[in-house]
Amino acid sequence: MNRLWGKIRRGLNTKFGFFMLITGLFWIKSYIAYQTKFTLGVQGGMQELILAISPLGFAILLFGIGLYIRGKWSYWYMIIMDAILSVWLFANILYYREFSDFITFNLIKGSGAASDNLGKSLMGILRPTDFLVFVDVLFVVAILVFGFVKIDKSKFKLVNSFAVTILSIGVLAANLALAYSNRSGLLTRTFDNNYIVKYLGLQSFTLYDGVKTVQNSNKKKEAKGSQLNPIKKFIKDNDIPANIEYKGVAKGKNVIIIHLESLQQFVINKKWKGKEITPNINKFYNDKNTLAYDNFFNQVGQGKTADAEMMLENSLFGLPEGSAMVTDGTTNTFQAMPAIMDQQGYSTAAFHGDVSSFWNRDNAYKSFGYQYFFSKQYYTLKKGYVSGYGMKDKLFLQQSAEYLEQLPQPFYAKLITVSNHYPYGIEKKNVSIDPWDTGDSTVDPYVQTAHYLDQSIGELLSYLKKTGLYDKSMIMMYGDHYGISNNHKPAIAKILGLKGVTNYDLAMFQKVPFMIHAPGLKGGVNHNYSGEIDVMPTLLGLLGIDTPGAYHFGHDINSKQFNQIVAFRNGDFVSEKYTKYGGDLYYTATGEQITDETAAQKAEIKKIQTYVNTELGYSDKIINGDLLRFADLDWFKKVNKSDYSYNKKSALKQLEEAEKKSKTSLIDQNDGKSTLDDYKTDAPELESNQNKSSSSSSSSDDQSSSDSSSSSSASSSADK
Ligand code: GP9
Ligand code: MN
Repeated sequence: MNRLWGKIRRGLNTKFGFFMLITGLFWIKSYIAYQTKFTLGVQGGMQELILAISPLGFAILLFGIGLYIRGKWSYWYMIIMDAILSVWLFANILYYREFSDFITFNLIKGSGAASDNLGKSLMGILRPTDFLVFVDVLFVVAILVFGFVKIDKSKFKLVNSFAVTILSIGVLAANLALAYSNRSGLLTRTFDNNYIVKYLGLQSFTLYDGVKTVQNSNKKKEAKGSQLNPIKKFIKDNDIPANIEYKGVAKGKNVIIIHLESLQQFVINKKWKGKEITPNINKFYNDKNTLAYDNFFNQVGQGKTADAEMMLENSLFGLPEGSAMVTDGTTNTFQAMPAIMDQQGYSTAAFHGDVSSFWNRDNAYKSFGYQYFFSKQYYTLKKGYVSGYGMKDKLFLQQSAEYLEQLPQPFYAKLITVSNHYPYGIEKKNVSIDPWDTGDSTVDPYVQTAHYLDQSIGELLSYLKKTGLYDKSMIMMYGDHYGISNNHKPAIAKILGLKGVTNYDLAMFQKVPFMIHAPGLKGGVNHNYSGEIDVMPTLLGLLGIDTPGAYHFGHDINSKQFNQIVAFRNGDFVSEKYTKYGGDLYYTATGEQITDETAAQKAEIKKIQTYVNTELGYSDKIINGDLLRFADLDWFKKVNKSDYSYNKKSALKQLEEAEKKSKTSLIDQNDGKSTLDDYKTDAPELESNQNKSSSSSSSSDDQSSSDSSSSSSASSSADK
């Protein structure tokens, strides 16, 4: 025993030994902090392994630099590095506790989004155990100061230092490879900062964030206001008049947006084994006061939901890579729908049963001007309430009513569902329709989660009717993007009853539902070829809100002169006459392929392509260059991000005050009584959980920020 102890001490008296000690302690400490101070949503053995490895690469790299340094300076360097990394970890722990997110350079630069009085509330959120992150630093200082370990002044061979550096790069590369095998597109698709920390550790995240921030701010530095001129001209040249039949028919009404996760148009009015897949949505779709669009396409890129939101709230496209809400949502200036509605006297709120950091909503929504963002931490979570990316729809919508009834009217409210999300996991107790029988296990349960989503919408609509909100609101529903990706052609063919699937079929498979209901609205089905970029101008038309000079790339679909050109994010398109998809050309009406274009066709197609490329390119210019900061519109007041706080306590207080002041909430109209009893749900979780109560945000067992690929093979990650 004594001999072993002696050996260890002798080892620690060498520079390499000290390096091993400081690296090892930092590694262990970081791992413990990841496990106990953050809710990263680690699932399964592989993710556990990756998390365990993640602090190591950078620790070896950064402390290993000390081995190149001579004498006592080497020790100084390692200790200072340890202290810096620990302070950074400490700061992130505190920030995370308040915001469930990590510190980014954009926040440090003072974009305002971080100014939720963190400084003032710091004392309130500190926990004694937070200081444990400094224990190892104090320990290594102490053993040096008290002479337990002697400083080794001998030179450490350069080749050995180099070997350590190479080792660190090897560990980092292995970490990255493992991360990518479990979650493809980790760094390009930019889902959630939590993901990057979970897979690559805090240091890698900071480095990644730093590189992105520099790249991004360089692009913005070069941008000039004059770049808006050609864009202004393009938008003006393509401007179309509103349809007076529809203009302003929903003026002053509440706006309720229901985001139907991954719902595709082809399930509408369709049966499976004699049962309607979406009976409630069908009823809404076929209502005489519902205006539906059956040639409406999703236009998202990698940012999926986030791209859909970007288009809907801004009439700007997502970026060709990643999610614009993540890369630019914190810092850019927007003239978004919530801010416009706010300036029209509306209250504005987004509701989502996932963690607020996903797709950077916690920051982007402030830039869009949302007064409230009711995310997962606002909801009561009990065991079994969460599945996949957030709360199960029935429970989410039911609990959302609690906030909806408090909002001063008129309000603009967006409810984002999530249960119908890849990989379409649903427990038996929530299933009430058979799975499809294509034999593709990814595709088959889709019909079941879609059916569940529909039931949850049915429950919400009943509540809205019962409380009278239905008649005071313009209710819009839309599917954000495909649920069944193009990787499942045989299954798609079987579901659609086709022999095989062409690129034309795949293009048409990108249709998603879009429908608007308002009392007095002349219903029917509009067949215009249109897409998500057109939603905002269409809604503004119905609300009778003019936005002259606004930088919108979409158009009011109800206009008689609507241009019917739908751009996909990769430059493919659907137009009234031609469809281009995956490099093939078709007649849109018939699906017949065009192989030999005539000169006249070539010219027509070129014109459409030029339009598509121009709108995508200009939209990217606006986002990449943050050009809207130069756009002064006399009817729009710039959003001040620091006006908003999504801190639960302060937001609820603010809501209470707003309600008191306006006296227009549903509760007020119900003589001060809550309407929650009017909300009926058959969610089975409510019965089985009645006695087992726990509270909301801190429940880590239900961490929804989990990624789907963890429960499926890596090859299917393209679905996500
Ligand atoms: C996550 C949810 C899913 O919060 O909106 O996003 P998606 O994977 O569909 O882009
Ligand atoms: Mn989605």
